[in-house]
Amino acid sequence: MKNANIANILRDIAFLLEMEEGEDNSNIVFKIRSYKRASDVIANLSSNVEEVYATHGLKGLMQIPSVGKAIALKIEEYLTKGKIQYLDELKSKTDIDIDGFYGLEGIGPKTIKIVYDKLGIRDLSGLEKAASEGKLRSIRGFSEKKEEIILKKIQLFKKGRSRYLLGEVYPLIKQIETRLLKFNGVKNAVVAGSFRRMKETVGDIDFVVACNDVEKVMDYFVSMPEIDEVFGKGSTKTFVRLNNGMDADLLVVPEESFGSALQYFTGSKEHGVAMRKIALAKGLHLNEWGIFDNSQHRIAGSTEEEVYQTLDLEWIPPEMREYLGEIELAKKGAKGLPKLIEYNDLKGDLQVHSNSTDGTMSIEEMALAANEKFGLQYIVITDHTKSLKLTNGLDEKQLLDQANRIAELNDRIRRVPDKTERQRINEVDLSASTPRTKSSNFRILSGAEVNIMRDGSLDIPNNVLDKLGIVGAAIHSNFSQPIEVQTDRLIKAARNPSVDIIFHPTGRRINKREGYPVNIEKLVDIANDTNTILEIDAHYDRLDLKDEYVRMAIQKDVKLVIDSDAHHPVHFGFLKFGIGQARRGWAEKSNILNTMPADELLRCLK
Ligand code: DGT
Ligand code: CA
Ligand code: CA
Ligand code: ZN
Repeated sequence: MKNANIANILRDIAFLLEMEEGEDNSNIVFKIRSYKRASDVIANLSSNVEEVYATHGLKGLMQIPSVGKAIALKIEEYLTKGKIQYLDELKSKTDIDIDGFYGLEGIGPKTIKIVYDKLGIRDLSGLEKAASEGKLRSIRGFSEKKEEIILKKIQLFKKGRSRYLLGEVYPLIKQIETRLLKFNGVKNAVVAGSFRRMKETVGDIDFVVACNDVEKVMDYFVSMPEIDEVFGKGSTKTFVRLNNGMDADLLVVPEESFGSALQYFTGSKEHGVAMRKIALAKGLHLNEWGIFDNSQHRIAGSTEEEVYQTLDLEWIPPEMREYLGEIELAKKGAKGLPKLIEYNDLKGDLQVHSNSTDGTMSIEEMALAANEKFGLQYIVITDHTKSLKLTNGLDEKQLLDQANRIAELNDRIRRVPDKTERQRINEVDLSASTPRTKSSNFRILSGAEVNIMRDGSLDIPNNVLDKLGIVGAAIHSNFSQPIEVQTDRLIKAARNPSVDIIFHPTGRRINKREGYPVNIEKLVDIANDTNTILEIDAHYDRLDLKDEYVRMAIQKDVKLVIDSDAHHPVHFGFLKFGIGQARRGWAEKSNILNTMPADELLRCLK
């Protein structure tokens, strides 16, 4: 699967263009944006770009959303020649180690260019050194404060770099899993470890495969194009480094051990240790090969269900296996496990952006994809509001105009989409892993992601907000105030009768920034008192609320929703990460309001 490579190449081009062409030339700005968008789409695409090209050629590439002719030609060049001349030319103009800077939030190509021009800094460690030695402040536009921020960002970035965001690696890893599953002689193949537990970040990848011809699978595995380096190859395990920098383990076991091997390598370690103690107390022995009695007879191991059952436990969903009380609940005669929300339970998405602000597609296109590709029944368009100038936030009049347009669209949406609209979302499979039937009476609801100001007030008055379908409020600025101040801002928003939902309540961006400090217990209590919904933002770098806060909210009976925060149709695919996070927080279907049809949901609002 070359998608990740292609996405990186397009991202490289955007980065280099932005660095080289510092001018505010709108032509270049447009071009940079197109490359960024195409890179984002391809990174999150579930279909294989290489296959699209093999079957449909250049035309096929141009059907990929946000890929126009110029970019399609670059992709073709890469697929046929293994490199892109344009990129090589851009790269030859600089000797900055751009790879080392990727993912460093808030320090963009322009800053990197400036510190290179002024101080000759070429890589991340050079930047860190200069910042810690106080050398950046001599550059015009830099200050001691800015230097401090840069240093903090580098440190957070370095800390996070050894772990990957789940959503960042998900498409590639799923692709490898499917490939293993299809390989001749393979009876079963599952990605175990933290990936299967849907942890927000993953250290390494653990593939567990059932096959009787161990050697054959291992040879196949190490021959995959994504494998950069083979560290070791034993009789049952292979250790490799993937070309995205991640390490992966492959364990191959006979069919009768698949369940116990999967159970072992899914972890968590603490959960596994507790399981083995239970086995010992029953006079049994549990390891990756099975459950054995005193005379070394295997009495279970082919399925996980069998393993749990033999220990008198209910089967425990992987997302719950963190040794946080799940084993007690799963014991025979105990209360039983919660019945977690399922991956196909969502009916709508309450945070969706359009190209009226910083989204990249029209309301119609977002709706069409949500309906036809992701099987949703409704979406709420929640564009940013006026005080967020960077996103071209909407003012009162624009919000109301948009709401009127949405009302008209709902009448029109039952018509057949026109040819261009259809082309842009068709051909390429954008679907979530479970294909679902589309809804015949899809609805778009009007809304807003209204900005919470420094003092907790909103930038749009209530009489306007009340004309919208659903209103979410969120903090986007003034992060560095003390916890009491931040909590009060959120509480004031929650007390506002026009605010239905608090979006991404803690503002974190995993591995990028910590978010603002919030007294989450207090927020949960106020949400409960005021019938305000808290959001689980499913974007894989937010996952906000996170698992432990989800659990806290549920214990207090606060209602939650899971939203994609989509700025492009492919982003609806992020919903699964939000559901994973909700399951890690032990959420049931009834805890998540957007598992309900739109009418019912609207009746639950304050
Ligand atoms: P990661 O890779 O850091 O995101 O986290 P995991 O949970 O995937 O951990 P990893 O890859 O080190 O090991 C995969 C699973 O294998 C782990 O969740 C449980 C099991 N495991 C690994 N080492 C041990 C161990 O020393 N004892 C026990 N009981 N299980 C282990
Ligand atoms: Ca792992
Ligand atoms: Ca591992
Ligand atoms: Zn936002």
